[in-house]
Amino acid sequence: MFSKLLRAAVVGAVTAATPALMTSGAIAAAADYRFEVVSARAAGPGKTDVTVRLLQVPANRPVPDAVIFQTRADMAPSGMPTMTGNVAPQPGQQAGTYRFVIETGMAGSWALALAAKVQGEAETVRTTVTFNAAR
Ligand SMILES: [Cu+2]
Repeated sequence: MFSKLLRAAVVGAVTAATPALMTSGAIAAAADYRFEVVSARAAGPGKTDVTVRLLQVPANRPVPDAVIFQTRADMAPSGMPTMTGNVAPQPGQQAGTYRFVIETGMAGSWALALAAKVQGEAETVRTTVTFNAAR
C-alpha cells in the first residue's frame, strides 16, 4: 500500500516535469531507477575504487544484473569537464552493486556517468553520480 502510494507520487512528479512525455503517452520508466554511490576509496596512486548501487526507486530495491554499457568519469564537478579518467569495471560485492576502478589522476570532485540496461525495462537508465578522489 505504502509503496503504491509512493510510486504514484514519483510518477506524478516525473510526468509533471516532462510534459513532452505526457503528450506521447509514455511513462518515463527509466526515471524509476537511480544509481547512488556506496563508497569511493583510494586504490593506489591515482586510482579510486568506486562502488555504486542501482536502485528501483519506488520500491527502494537494489537491481541486480543490469548491463552497464557506457561509463565516463570526468572532473566536471571541479570545473574541469575535459579531464577524464579511464573506468575499469570490477565484480560487484553484493547483488545490485557495481564496482569500478577509476583513474583519478587528480584529487577533487569527480563525476561518473553511467548508462545501463535493466532487465524488463525498454528505456536506458542514465545517471551521473559524483564522488571524491583523494588523489
Ligand atoms: Cu582535474
